[in-house]
Amino acid sequence: MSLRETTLSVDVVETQVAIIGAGPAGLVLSHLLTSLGIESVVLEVRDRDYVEHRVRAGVLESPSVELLSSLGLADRLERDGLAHRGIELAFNGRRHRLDFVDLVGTSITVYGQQEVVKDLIAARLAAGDPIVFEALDVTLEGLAAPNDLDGDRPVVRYRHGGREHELRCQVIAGCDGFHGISRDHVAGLTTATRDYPFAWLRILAEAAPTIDELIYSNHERGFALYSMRSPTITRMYLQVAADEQLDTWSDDRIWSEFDERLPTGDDFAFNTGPIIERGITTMRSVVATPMRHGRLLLAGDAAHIVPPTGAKGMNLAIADVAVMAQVLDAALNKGDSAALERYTETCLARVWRAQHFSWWMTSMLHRFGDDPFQRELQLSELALVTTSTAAATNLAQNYVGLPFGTLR
Ligand code: FAS
Ligand code: PHB
Repeated sequence: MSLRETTLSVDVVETQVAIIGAGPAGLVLSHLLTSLGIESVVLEVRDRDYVEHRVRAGVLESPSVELLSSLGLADRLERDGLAHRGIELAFNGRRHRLDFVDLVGTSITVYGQQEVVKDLIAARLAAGDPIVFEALDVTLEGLAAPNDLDGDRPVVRYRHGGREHELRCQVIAGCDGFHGISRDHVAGLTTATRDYPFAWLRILAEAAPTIDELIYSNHERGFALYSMRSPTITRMYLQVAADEQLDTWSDDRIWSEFDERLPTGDDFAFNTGPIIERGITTMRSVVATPMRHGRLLLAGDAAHIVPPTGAKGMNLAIADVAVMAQVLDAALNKGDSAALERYTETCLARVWRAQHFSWWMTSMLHRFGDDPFQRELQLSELALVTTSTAAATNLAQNYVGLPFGTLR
């Protein structure tokens, strides 16, 4: 990052890639670009403490772990992450285990998204590479025509430390999540969506997990998920109404509902403890297309969101930037700017696969009103997935994560 000039009111800085957002997408991209010798600046609207303590995802696919490890960013992940061989599906009060290692030869890792974010921020700052926290009122300019690859250089403006700043770059990476500003700059954008008639009530509790695998429970009272973050912290989710009010749920009501929905009749008991975080998570599927406008490329939740039932959100963000890094290597290091044109199609293949899997898991495991036909279909699907090796292998393959897209 080289300071070009300072006028009375504006600091002008030059870089190759301006990355908007310090979530998993923006931070993983920043490290991939550094490994390719490409300069970048990360602009994040929130402060460091906020992004490092925002509780979100909990499951890392194996391709995500391999990528972080290949960048030398997985030391704490490999030490503190919980390697899980498989998951359990529960229905009709019984537990059924799917062993991913037996089925597809690899596993998943449970490691909080905020821990991944902490590791990536620490490594970036330790390397002396810039992250501007509290970068306010970010605006994007000079994006030219949608397919203008060689147009003027984009400019990002923002306020920081009471001063105006101008970041001149060759490419902007829109990694600012679903509520960010980048997506609004994509001309001719279309969105394909699916809304679900329910939400998730989520809790984080100081209670030691009693088993070392996740339980996804289909129950006539609604879905429940038993997950964790560490040997002392449990993460759990309950299906609730889409407009559910959190304050109608006392701790006792929460714990007794988990007792109803989780297979406690089948040799499983869970610990309770102080609830340290709670909230309501909306359930939506959204895919915005295209994921590029000239020299602006979108990645992660800025372009698509999935219901968390398939544990795909963070992993898709990492998969997108794995493709974006290939595109930018071709465009900025090898003079092949046409590579930018292949970004959307390369990402979308994996995005729709993950969308389908997340919709399918959600459809199989949640209660959709009082429709006995739907319920019997679900139970038949669950019986198939837990008895047929072919069906179990399909679930396992999608859950552990398909290889990242490669630029053709
Ligand atoms: P993020 O939203 O993480 O990051 C975007 C960043 O951009 C944020 O730091 C934001 O502050 C910043 N930003 C926004 N606007 C800006 C602006 N104008 N200027 C500068 N910066 C700006 N996924 C899973 O894979 N597994 C799970 O178990 C799972 N559980 C989830 C549970 C919950 C409660 C939620 C909400 C999501 C969950 N997800 C899960 C999905 C989640 O992990 C997202 O997919 C993931 O955070 C996406 O990462 P990013 O695309 O980097 O976006
Ligand atoms: C979580 O641990 O937060 C989690 C795990 C699996 C999911 C969703 C969330 O499918």
